[in-house]
Amino acid sequence: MQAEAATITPSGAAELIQNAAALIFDVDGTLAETEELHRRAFNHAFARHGLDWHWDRTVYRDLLRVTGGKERIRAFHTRQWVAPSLSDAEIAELHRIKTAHYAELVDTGCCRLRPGVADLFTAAKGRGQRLAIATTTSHGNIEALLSRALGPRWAADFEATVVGDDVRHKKPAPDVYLEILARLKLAPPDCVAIEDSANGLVAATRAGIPVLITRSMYFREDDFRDARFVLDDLSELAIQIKN
Ligand code: XBP
Ligand code: MG
Repeated sequence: MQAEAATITPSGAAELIQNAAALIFDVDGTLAETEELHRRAFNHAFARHGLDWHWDRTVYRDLLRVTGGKERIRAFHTRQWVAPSLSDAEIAELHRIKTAHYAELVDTGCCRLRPGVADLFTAAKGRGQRLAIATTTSHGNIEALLSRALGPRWAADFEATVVGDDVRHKKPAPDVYLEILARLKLAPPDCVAIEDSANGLVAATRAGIPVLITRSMYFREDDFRDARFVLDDLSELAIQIKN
């Protein structure tokens, strides 16, 4: 049987990562394949609220063009020909229920970090590189995921964390990345953004930050032409930068 072709990571990708003053990580899809848990949590909230909505993977893939859980619910509601009227307060309550259930799902330990992520963190820290997080999700969701994956003191390794509700406009707007640059007091070319979606690529690119894409379950077919490198995952890269 022919051996599987090894996944070759371009050596330039390792160089880009090693030479950066700071690595800025997206969360959902990049650190872990969380969107299936988010999707289950949304469906749980709809059922709890007595709504006969159910987002299957096909519907969710399309809805993921809309960043932000509350905005995603509103976008789906707007598309319904016949739908109960939902106030912003009701959508916020739906999203609260969803977020609570997402944390319960993450707490089962079923959502591990993607290959190479933990090793990349370790290698970066070993080189004195600064780490940051720029995401559309919430502080609570990051805490649930990373305290489980990296332990209760995970935040000590990240100099800055900016989430969707910390800024006026969510990705693909550049706001979260511009806020991270301001907090780190770094110029865009001195950093690298690690992302998984076209929305994330556009957001970081608009902030002037070079982007390395790690393909994820829901965004594999996105247009990544503006990325410096596109990888299937970070495992090979983590090995290369260790050596
Ligand atoms: C992905 C998102 C988030 C999550 C759901 O964020 O767009 O909306 O899908 O989380 P990232 P919330 O920038 O990390 O890829 O329900 O908390 O929005
Ligand atoms: Mg993402």
